[in-house]
Amino acid sequence: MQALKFNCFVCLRLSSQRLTIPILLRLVALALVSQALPAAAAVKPESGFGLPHDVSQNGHLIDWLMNITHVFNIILFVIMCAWMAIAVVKHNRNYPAHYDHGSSKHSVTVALAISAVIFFIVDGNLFVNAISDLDKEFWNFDKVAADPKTVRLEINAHQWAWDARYAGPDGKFNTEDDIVTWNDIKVPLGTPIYVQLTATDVIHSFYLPNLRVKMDAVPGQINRMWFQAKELGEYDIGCAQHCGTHHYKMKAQLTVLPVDQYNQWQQLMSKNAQRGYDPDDKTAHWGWEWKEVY
Ligand SMILES: [Cu+2]
Repeated sequence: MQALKFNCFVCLRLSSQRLTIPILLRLVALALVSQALPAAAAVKPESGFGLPHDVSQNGHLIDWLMNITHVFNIILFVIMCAWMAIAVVKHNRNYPAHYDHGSSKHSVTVALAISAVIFFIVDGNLFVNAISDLDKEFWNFDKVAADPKTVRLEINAHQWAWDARYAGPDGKFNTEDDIVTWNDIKVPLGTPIYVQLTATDVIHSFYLPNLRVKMDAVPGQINRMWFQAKELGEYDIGCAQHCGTHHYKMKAQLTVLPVDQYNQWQQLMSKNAQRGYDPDDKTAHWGWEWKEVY
């Protein structure tokens, strides 16, 4: 019988005995490249490999889920490679072919059992832990709202910048002591920051890679998110939703300040805001009454 020959896009030639090891090597290389490409497209970390430096109180929860998923992927990849290697070595040209439709009761049972084990262990772990993290932390807005230290922030996304509004000393939005900044958000260290956000034109997405949070800013809708920084410094704010020609310009800065410095900055900015307040400038009053109920 003639050897089976098959040419694919990487010019692999699958003949019965030759090139079995190169095929495995190419599969390994392909897997490594497929892992490396998304990493290259991600926000550039400050140094070394991996995700951007985590400065969030809850960032480790996200990182753990991503890391454990990689571990599962690697384990499954190694099992598949070993399985293929055994098949390639064992089923050489001296091995008579046995044709099997795979529809026997035994085959179906084995396939279903393996699929179920992978599904419940890998996806089940992700599902249970993700729901738990969302419930206890990321979507636990009651805890954040009840904390007297919480800083509330309104964000208005538009092509192509981020406007941020702080309530000022009176604690109310859209009043004359509001602090309004442009592409520059300052927050105090170790303090929950409760964000409500919207957009005036198209859908944007407020993304803080170092804080491991991201939320869509949607016209006609007020979404919310919260985060808490555990390290001082300056960090990127990006738009994670392609929003038009100058989407790439929606890069802003988050500065985490010591609490006393933040308070000083807030007092100064609020005084300046009151000096420059113009009740007739309607475009400047884009804030909304803080949404308490969702
Ligand atoms: Cu955008």
